[in-house]
Amino acid sequence: MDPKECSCDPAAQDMLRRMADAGLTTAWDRLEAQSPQCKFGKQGLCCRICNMGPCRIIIGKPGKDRGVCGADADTIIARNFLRAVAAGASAHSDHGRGVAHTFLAMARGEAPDYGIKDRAKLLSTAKLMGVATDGRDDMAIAQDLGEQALAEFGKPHGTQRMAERAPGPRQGTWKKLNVTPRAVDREIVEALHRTHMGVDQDYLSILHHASRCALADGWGGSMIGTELQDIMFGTPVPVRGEINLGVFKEADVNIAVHGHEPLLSEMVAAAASTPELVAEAKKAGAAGITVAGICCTANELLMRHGIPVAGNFLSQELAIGTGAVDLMCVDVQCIMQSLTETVKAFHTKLITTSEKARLPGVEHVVMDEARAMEVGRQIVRMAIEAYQGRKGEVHIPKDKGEAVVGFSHETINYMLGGRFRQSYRPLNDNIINGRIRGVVGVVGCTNPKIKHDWGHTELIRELIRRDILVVTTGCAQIACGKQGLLMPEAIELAGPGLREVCEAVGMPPVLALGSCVDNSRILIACAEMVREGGLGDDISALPVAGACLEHITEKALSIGQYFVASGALVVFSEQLFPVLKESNVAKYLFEEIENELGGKWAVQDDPVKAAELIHAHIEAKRDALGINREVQRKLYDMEDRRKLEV
Ligand code: BF8
Ligand code: SF4
Repeated sequence: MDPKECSCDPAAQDMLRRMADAGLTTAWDRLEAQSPQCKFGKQGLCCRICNMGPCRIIIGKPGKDRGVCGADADTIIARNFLRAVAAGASAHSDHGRGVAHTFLAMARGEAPDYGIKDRAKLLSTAKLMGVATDGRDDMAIAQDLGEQALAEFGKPHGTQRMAERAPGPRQGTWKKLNVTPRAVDREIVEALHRTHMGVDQDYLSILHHASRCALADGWGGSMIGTELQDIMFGTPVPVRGEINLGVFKEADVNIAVHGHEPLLSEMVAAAASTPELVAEAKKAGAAGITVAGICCTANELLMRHGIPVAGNFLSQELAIGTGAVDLMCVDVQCIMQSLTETVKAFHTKLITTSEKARLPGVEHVVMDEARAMEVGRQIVRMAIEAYQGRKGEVHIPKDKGEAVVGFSHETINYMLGGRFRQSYRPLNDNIINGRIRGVVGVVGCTNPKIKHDWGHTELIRELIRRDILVVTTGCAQIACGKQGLLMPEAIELAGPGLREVCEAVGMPPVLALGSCVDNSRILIACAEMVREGGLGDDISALPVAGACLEHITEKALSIGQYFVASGALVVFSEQLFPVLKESNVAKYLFEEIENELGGKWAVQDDPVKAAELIHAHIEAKRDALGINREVQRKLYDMEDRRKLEV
């Protein structure tokens, strides 16, 4: 295993070498040990939903082409796909529900360490959710909003309120196909019911529910989570930060916060900066306290406070390997169980904090919203204690990238339009005049099957070179940060049109929007672009796309499906997409779904080819909008256009 083949991040390469020398294994080693992996599973052709199975389907082989119950390949692939979308939607939405619970407790005065940081957003979100605001006290509004938000998860009637933010024609398309998302819980429960043995066995019907369920995530659970977090913790505005393992400091007490929910990490970060605890750390012999994030909780903290990011998903074991992490606290999602083994070789204290996510043999410190700051302080003190037991060599790679992050939908509005005329007009105008060809969301995970960070960053380089503005979230955002792509200086890599716009506005060509639940910000940005005018009347008319070439989680599939169902092209890696290419399910997801919902999936392993494919799609949308006429003559000759026809 050559570290250079595993990752394009020099810090990760360095740590992989050191960990191998120390006899410590990582996800890359375990992938090798698991190889070759089951082809049936990779293509969605394995069913173990009932106890007559597991059944594995071989298409075209009589007798082997159906499961014991008679289910065919399309039913099984579609069921697996829907189950994955439902699990992904449940993860984002349960996060959103947790935020809503704390929000309501805050409004009732039962969570005194939380408050309202963005009053304007409280009022605008209340309005959206049908909560009266005139002449009312903030906390009274917040109570009603909290109740209303919680109701969105389980209400017996009606559809998601947030989905009403989509353009009118989009809502009409959903209504016509009967996929407008109802209560979040209902869509997820129904997904499990439909895919139980012997229920929904029409792949199209199953896939329609995949759209409904994913939309309940994007325009429901995730969006509620993002909006309420912004109200409580502040809507992100551009802030500078540092990203990669080099953010740890040998002389400091180092705390890694890993997972997804800012409810706890906000408190740990706040506690770590109190003079009282800094003094305790100094008394223990440290120079200070460093808090650094891993995975999406990192994005949340970086976006709101400039707190450094240690790495993305594949960096979690490597962070422990530095020997510099005194305490790692984890909450939910994307946490490797192997951490419990890795910490054994170091002094690192590992703790779990969510009732929903324990690790065997790991101390659990319960996150209680009623005394959140106290829990935060307790965790920092545990880190100081662990620091005193530090043993062995500390090796912190020097590498770290600088980044400017925090481009919420509101910030983009403000940056582009200015203080007195906040609007998307300049973005739309620059798309119409062709300086910016379109906008692409590059999002999602890092998977050891793909060279770490490479899929995202190669794709992004190729897109900005083609004058396509990129917005990013999740582990892809962290990958960009390590390589300097989130800095204004990255305009050097952009095409002339995009560079001109970025220079004028003072923004990087790759805008960091936050964590994976914050993909809902991209939906809002798309809706705003439509509302601003000149680019058609629906998201499906926009020259936009989404991409994730390193996906691992079910959450990523839910995100992909809600972008497709919202009208966008979404490109994933071919080798990672769990659908047999020769199936009717693939034909629907890659082609036919476009006739129903205006978006579609595509697969491509090669980042440059993926960029070509996306660019061709964007130019086709521009042609359809009639905004390509003059610019074609200026920027594209026939040779260029032929190359784009993929
Ligand atoms: O929610 S990008 S590996 S960390 S799933 Fe996980 Fe994927 Fe990273 Fe954040 Ni999102
Ligand atoms: Fe096999 Fe059908 Fe049971 Fe799936 S549901 S395991 S295909 S018998």
